[in-house]
Amino acid sequence: MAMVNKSIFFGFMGILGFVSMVTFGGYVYADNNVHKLHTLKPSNKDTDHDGLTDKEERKLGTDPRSADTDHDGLSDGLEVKTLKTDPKDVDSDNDDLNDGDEVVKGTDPLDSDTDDDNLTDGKELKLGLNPLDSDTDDDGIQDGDEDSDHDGINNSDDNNDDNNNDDNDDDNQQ
Ligand SMILES: [Ca+2]
Ligand SMILES: [Ca+2]
Ligand SMILES: [Ca+2]
Ligand SMILES: [Ca+2]
Repeated sequence: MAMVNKSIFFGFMGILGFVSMVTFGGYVYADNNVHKLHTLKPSNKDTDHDGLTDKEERKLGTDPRSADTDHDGLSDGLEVKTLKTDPKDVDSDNDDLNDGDEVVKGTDPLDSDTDDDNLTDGKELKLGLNPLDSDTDDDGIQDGDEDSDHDGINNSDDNNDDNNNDDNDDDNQQ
């Protein structure tokens, strides 16, 4: 009877030891995970390295896994923090010239008519005019008041801005 009790006793201690080891192991494992999470600081994580944290990007609606959400050649961080352009709109001022091209050409990505001559930056480039010079040919007439395609309609009012002469006989009738 005593032997049976001893066996039961040691058997019980063995089970208790095993359970303790699993519990202890589980505790250490959980603690390591907590430490890892603190080290990674998820709120400061910038997965796509564009200068905006994943949290900021979620708030702005930009893609935290794409450094240039609108594919205009400018990173989300540069658009939001420096240029103040829209990181979700390739052409923030709607002048038919995308934000990245404006930065390269030196025009203002937030002003559709950088040189204030009544012609948008995009239209000036289409007509072969300088969007940074209100009077490209220095003849005293502003680019917007010129009639580049000689159709009798000045550039700022001419919606057919293909720079072609639609009035072949110059009688002001197309
Ligand atoms: Ca980012
Ligand atoms: Ca962009
Ligand atoms: Ca633009
Ligand atoms: Ca202009």
